[in-house]
Amino acid sequence: MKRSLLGTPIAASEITPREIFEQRRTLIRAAAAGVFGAALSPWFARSAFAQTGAATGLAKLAAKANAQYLPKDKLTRYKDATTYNNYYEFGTDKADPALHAQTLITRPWTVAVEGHVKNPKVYDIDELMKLAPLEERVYRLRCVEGWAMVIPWTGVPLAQLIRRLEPTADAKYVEFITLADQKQMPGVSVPVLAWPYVEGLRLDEAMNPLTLLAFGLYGEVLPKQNGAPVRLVVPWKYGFKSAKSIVRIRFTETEPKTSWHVAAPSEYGFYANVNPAVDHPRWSQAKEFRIGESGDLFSPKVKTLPFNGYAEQVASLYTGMDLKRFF
Ligand SMILES: Nc1nc2c(c(=O)[nH]1)N[C@H]1C(S)=C(S)[C@@H](COP(=O)(O)O)O[C@H]1N2
Ligand SMILES: [Mo]
Repeated sequence: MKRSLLGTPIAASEITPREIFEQRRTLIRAAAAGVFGAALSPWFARSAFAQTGAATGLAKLAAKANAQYLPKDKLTRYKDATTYNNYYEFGTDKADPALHAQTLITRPWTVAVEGHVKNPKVYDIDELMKLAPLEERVYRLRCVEGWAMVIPWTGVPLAQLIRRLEPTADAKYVEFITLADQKQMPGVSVPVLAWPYVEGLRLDEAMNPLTLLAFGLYGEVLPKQNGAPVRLVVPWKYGFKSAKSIVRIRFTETEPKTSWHVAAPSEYGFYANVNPAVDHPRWSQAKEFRIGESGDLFSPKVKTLPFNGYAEQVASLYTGMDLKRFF
């Protein structure tokens, strides 16, 4: 049970976007009256607290909002973004990750950087988080299944990290390997995918300013079901490219063998760029539904845009490529 700002308990199911809007207004008024002692930053207005009116118990992760990536669409409710998830290491049902991921141990946590790179190193997560200033960016992310969400992420552009690591001339791709620990992750005993979950990007895709290494959402550290303590967010590609709970980043010469491509090569390509013109073999990709909003997978309401709406920033990465072939 959640509590409204005035302390009256309200059921989560009763919270409507309108109430959240009004809750936010109340918070803004409270701030204007000096209740919080300082003016509200845009970051505060988008925080988990502003969304739920209650503490989540997760650590705050303050960051400067990047003005280039402010919200253009209505934000997905925190509650929806953290209870409707894909994280197969914790089960294949959308509700499974929130229910079962709480056993994930996120400290201590290391990320090994290896392969064709001048400065290979095993980073402690807290060290990795300090390599570049954290920013908040609102991104749309669309799952290949047809649902999408709009989230304020906190992270660092992956390019800033890669520049420090200095990949060598042989590095053409970046492979992301995520945790696969049977003791903590019940889904790893189920052979739905070849574990560990592996994803990859071409080096120039990884270096594109949009590619984010995320440590948080809604102003707090990532909830475990969303890929704590560190995940990728690649907003112009289908959600499965955005690997959760990364433990190794490897620079390679050849295209990484990514989990979904290995599992079903005719359905999931290496590129996985959001493309309404190329259907999945079993369903259309023309439209999407935003989770928590009216409609559902069978009556999607929103038109899907090429590159998920980020064509201006990324289309040039694919000049001359047949995107029906390289799907
Ligand atoms: N390790 C890992 N990362 C993963 C997945 C997964 O099953 N395991 N699922 C992917 C898919 S299919 C999607 S759509 C997004 C979902 O992210 P979200 O639950 O935070 O919305 O995570 C991606 N990253
Ligand atoms: Mo997905």
